[in-house]
Amino acid sequence: MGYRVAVIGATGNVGREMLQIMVERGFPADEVFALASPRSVGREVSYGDDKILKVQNLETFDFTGVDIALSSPGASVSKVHSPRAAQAGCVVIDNTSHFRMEPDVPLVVPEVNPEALAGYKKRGIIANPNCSTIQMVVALKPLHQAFGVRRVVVSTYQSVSGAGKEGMDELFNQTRGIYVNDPVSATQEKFTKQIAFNVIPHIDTFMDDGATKEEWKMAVETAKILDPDIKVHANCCRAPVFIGHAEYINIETERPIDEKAARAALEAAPGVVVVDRRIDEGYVTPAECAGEDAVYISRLRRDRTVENGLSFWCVSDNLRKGAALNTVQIAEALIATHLAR
Ligand code: 11C
Repeated sequence: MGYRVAVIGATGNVGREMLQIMVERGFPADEVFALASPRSVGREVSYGDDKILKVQNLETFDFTGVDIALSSPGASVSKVHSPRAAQAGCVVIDNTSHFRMEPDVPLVVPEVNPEALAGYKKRGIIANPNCSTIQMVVALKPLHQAFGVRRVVVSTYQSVSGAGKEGMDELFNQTRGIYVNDPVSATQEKFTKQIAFNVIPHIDTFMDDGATKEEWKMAVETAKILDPDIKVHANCCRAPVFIGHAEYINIETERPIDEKAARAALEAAPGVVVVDRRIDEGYVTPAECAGEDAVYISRLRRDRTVENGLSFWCVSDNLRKGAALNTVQIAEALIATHLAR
């Protein structure tokens, strides 16, 4: 017997990817409910090539008898409806920022800290990390095991799909508007500055110490998932790319590190693909990782400005491994370890 699964936020960028990935991976669902806000009720979303799901109202949906919810609405919606679903006995895998740092909610990347899954019993909620954190910790885990990562400096180049469909529309419309000299379609609403032909060093709100919340998330989430002793300094930028976050990651380790040993550790790690040749096409860019599942590592280099240092380039599809795929993988791991039938 399969599982009854609800997808919350089913009409959004991530919700649609969740449905697609469930089909691709043969997720053991007997019944799938597509849920969204009242304004989307009645819309239709595809589930595989031959199934259409009618969107139901999240606000009035009764979660009794639903086994698992994959949830990606806004954080304020999750705050209300994830505990409501959990109280009805449904395990919620929540892709918003709302529950991530709560001590009794596990924050999980299956390749990195699967042991944390067991903590779902406390609240019935498992949090999915921020997209820019997920791809980084997948890459850091094998390096931490082999060399002991002490400090990380990361600079991100994050795609507009991280800001939802409106972010993608704004990049498209601005690019077109600037090309055809149409100031109306070139308007700027979602981002704080023009995103077409530009780079914006500002994602999410500013905090008291001058970091943005996105930068803070990368630091505190890495500590929670991987090791509280790892210090992370993040610089997050929005780039005019539709899908795929890129990160230049610089690490300092306790033990001596070199490119060869780092490459071997990364090549053996689950979820990682190393493409690193010093030729024109010997690295992966965001445009090439869109639609793919792996975290791609390129440009491995010793950083000789410190005793034990390494830098590398890391790209991944932020809607897949950074969001929907990781959520589905959590559900698969949960079924295998705790909800098997
Ligand atoms: C971005 N990383 O690229 C953000 C999107 O905490 O789940 C994900 C926000 C979050 O804008």
